[in-house]
Amino acid sequence: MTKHYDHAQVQEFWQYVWERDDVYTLAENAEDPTYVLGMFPYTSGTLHMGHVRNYAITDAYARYRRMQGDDVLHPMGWDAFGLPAENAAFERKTDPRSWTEACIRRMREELETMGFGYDWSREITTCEPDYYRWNQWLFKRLYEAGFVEYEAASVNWCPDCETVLAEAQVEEHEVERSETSGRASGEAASREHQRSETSEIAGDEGSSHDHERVCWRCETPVDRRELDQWFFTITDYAEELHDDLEDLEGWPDGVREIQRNWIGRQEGCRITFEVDDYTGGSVDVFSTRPETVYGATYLAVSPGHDLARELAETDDAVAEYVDTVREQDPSEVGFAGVETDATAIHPLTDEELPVYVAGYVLEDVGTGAVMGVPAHNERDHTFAAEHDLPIERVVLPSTPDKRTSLEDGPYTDDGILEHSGEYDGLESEVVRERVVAEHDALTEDVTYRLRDWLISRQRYWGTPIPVVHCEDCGHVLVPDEELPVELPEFVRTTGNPLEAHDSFRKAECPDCGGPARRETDTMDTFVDSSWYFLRFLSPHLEDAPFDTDLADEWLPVDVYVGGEEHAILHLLYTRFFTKALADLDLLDRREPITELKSQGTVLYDGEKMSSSKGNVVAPQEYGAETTRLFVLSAAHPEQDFEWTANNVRGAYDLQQTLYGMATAFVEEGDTRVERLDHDEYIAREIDRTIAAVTEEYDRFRFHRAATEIQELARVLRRYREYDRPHGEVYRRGLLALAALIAPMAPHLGEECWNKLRGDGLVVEADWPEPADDLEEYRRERQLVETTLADVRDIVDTAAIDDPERIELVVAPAWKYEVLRIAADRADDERADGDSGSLVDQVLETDAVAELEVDRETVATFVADLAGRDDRADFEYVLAAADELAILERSSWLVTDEFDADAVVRSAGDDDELAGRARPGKPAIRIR
Ligand code: ANZ
Ligand code: ZN
Repeated sequence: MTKHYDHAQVQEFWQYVWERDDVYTLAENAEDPTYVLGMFPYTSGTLHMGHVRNYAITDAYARYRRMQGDDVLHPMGWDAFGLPAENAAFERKTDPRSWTEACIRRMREELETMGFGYDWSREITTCEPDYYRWNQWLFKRLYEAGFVEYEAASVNWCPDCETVLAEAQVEEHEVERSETSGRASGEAASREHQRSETSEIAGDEGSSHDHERVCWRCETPVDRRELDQWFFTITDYAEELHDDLEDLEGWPDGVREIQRNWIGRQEGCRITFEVDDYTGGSVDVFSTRPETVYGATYLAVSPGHDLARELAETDDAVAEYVDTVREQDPSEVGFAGVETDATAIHPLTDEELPVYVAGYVLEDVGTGAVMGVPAHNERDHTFAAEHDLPIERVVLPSTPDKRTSLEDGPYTDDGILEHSGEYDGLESEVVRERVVAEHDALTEDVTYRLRDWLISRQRYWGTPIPVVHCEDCGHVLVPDEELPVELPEFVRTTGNPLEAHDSFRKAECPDCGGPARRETDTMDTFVDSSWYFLRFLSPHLEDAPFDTDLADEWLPVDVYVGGEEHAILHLLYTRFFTKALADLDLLDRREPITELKSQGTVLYDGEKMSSSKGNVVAPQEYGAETTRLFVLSAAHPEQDFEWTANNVRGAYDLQQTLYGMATAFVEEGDTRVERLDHDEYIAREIDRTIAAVTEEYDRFRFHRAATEIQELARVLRRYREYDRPHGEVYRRGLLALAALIAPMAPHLGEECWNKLRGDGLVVEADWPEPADDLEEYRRERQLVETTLADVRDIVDTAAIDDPERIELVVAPAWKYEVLRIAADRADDERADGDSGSLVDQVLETDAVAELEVDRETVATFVADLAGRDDRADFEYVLAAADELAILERSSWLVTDEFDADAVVRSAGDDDELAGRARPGKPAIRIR
């Protein structure tokens, strides 16, 4: 029989047993299960190391909680819609459904090979009609509640993917520019704001870089298109999404910060400018710097502003400009603009200001209009320079050295006001508040950078939007009874295959029965993943997307683990959905996730391991167990780590060690019944390890749990080599190892558990409990370690080749008493108690008096104490009897290490060693 652990065979066997015994299915009557969830995978075809790390983390935690006695909900499903399937289908001459189904089969098999413990009875697949019908149903509920808008919008269009993209799906890339410099566009400038806190772009003012906006998926530069689009009005929740971040204490700060920046809350004010001959009467601008209002020299509105539209009707130049901007990519807009015939009235000075339509003013930021303050704002300064507008300084730098000419650029900091009427000579901060309070034309206001969520996609492989367009009735929602609107068969065509399906496109209006056109846009796949965690609660429910009672009981998700790249898209949408569903009375929670863990990246040669870089290690290459154990023991889940064969070896060796120990125990037996001192030491080590590992699992520090386990294995091995081990003590240690490693390496745990005749399956076993109160353990261990170190020191310095007998002598009882008194005094006064009075106090103590120690001895000891700087530790000194017991049970370590007899005893009355021994520091004599 071999002691080698044959992982393939072992894995298969236990996977079979787990399935046979149905160990991962959530109990029928579970009241409030611990919900552990990993972000479900996109069905790309194969499992990569990022997935494995993600799911190894949730699996370990889920298993740990299960052993702790929790009902655990740990489900798995498939994020199965999306463009790549369509592209793959195109390339491989198949259809997205067949392709996706094949991917799912393969990936599920891979997950099973890894031995992850999912409740597969809850598997969900978003491209199945029984899932996506609920997307449609929810779309309708959101629509009815006013959270859906259909409007013409100038949107991001990826020419390669042939679809629109949400704002969050457009990435900004830096491109070198040869001749132009500092030609920042309005859009780039506004995004600069969004990111300024992460300082990706901030600070490269005037460099020869420009920003290109590209598709997040294929990196093709995006265009602008004007299209009728569907939006979820996530901006309705901007304030709540922002404010609630504060309370998400279980979320990483980094993720919260990214969301905060993305939502982009800005405090400022609204300022009203009367505009002559405008049917709207006046234009509101949003400003964060109301104190600069006296420096406003023009008013500018975005090309989409009502005023611009109105002027365009009569003014050809305006009309032409508005049209050009509409077709331009935001990065091309720059600081062009047209002056209009309109005139605005400055609300405080009554001065007449020119009105411009300018592309750098963004339609959906603030009010879509600005007051131009060229002296103190970068963009306004550039615009004014280009259009020869006056630059009026109203803030003077408070220190003269900052005073530069306005030709050189705006002064954007705070300072002292000038040319500002009654506010002259006051500081910016003061005026900022006062001017708003003192003038009706200015009112406090908060705006958010967040935009509505554009959810329509001109692609096939997604949830059809349940709408028909009727010539007479406009857009009409498909009645609930007719859901799902099923995807017709795929046809190979350029553009959207749904457009090519006459039978799909032609519909009857549900309201009037007249001819209608079915909506051919499908939903962004992020809609699918915004609520899938709810579907897992009741995956087969047929009359609702989820069971609201269960949701009330089981939510929020206790622990959610996934990649950090989802900080804004998925994780923000999920929060939005939860809040909207709460307002639809479908949920009683307003946040979906309690603990969020962003897992770090697996690196290979310093680079992210990814198929596009060609540096992948296939998860199965080293066997499930080694891979799982390695990804968990390599680093804290939130840290990146480097994949190296050498480190993988460590994980492999640990398995062999544990397996070898269990096997040898069973096969060789040879244990002892009589219980000795050093068995107590081992028993205590086992308890300590259980306590430590438990704490590490609780804190998600699997790597430290692995180290503790390894350490116990080492001690147990030494114990066994030292002497025949005590049968029960040793077996308890080995069983503990099997149980403690089981969440991370379940096959190995099961195999060892089984060899040791543990009760039932380890996956269903109770988590081991430490037997003792471990409060004092740390002090205890420290005593053992420092004593061993002292012995080593003496052996070394005295160059004792072959010690025969090592004597450890515990200090006399009165010294412990002195320490206790000294500690009390240090506590009471914290003042410099002179040693004389300490001696008196000690001698007056009854306990000491009884011992009949002479005054001089005490005085010497006390004087010695006074010179030490670790007096604060005195109160932690163990009792004399405890110290004796600890040294007795650990003396085998001395014997083992130095191959000498170890003798532990208390100091006798006329013991020459008694003088040297101190509490916590036994005297040592070596012969
Ligand atoms: C007047 C002003 C004076 C402003 C000043 C700034 C400095 P930041 O500053 O980037 O955080 N703004 C408002 N709505 C806008 C829109 N739709 N498109 C483009 N710009 C817009 O953003 C706040 C400032 O952005 C606002 O404060 C406004 O310019 C501009 F010395 O108002 B400010
Ligand atoms: Zn109709």
